[in-house]
Amino acid sequence: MKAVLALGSNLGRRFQTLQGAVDALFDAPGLEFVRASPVYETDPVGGPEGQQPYLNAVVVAETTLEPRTLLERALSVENAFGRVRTEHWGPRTLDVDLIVVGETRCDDPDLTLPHPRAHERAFVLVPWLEADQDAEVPGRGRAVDLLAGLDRAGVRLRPDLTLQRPD
Ligand code: PH2
Ligand code: MG
Ligand code: MG
Repeated sequence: MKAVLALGSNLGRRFQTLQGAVDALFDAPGLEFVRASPVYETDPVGGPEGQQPYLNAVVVAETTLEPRTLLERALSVENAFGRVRTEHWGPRTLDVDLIVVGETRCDDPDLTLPHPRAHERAFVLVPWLEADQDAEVPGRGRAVDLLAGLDRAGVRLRPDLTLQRPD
């Protein structure tokens, strides 16, 4: 199955954290790296005032794992990079969100697939579209169409930062 993961960081060494997360996510069987998007600097959406901007990127992968197993891996990588959960939507060293996992539809409290807000977030759709021009949120539509209705002013390419394939 295809799996799409969104990465975000707005605390600490943001780019090093994103690259470290890519390396860690693919450091175990069942998840194969396909492509990473460019890196974008993005204005924080929601959460407390005065937060630092985020770096966001999207990774496209192939997986044989159950969505829940993938979620556990994502959470353990967040924890490995010092994620502390205090404030809802507060600043974080690392956020790893599952956007889509194949055709999986899931509405559990801790796992919603497709991601319940991906279709309205330019900081997810812009990088995803760069990584996959056919990107589509099942049930919502094509990323290119979804983006047409969104303000993407807060999403700026960082041409100086490029994620490498996992080592
Ligand atoms: N993640 C959030 C809330 N707001 N804003 C930006 N720009 N980028 C994010 O990754 C982000 C956010 C919750 O996960
Ligand atoms: Mg998130
Ligand atoms: Mg998250």
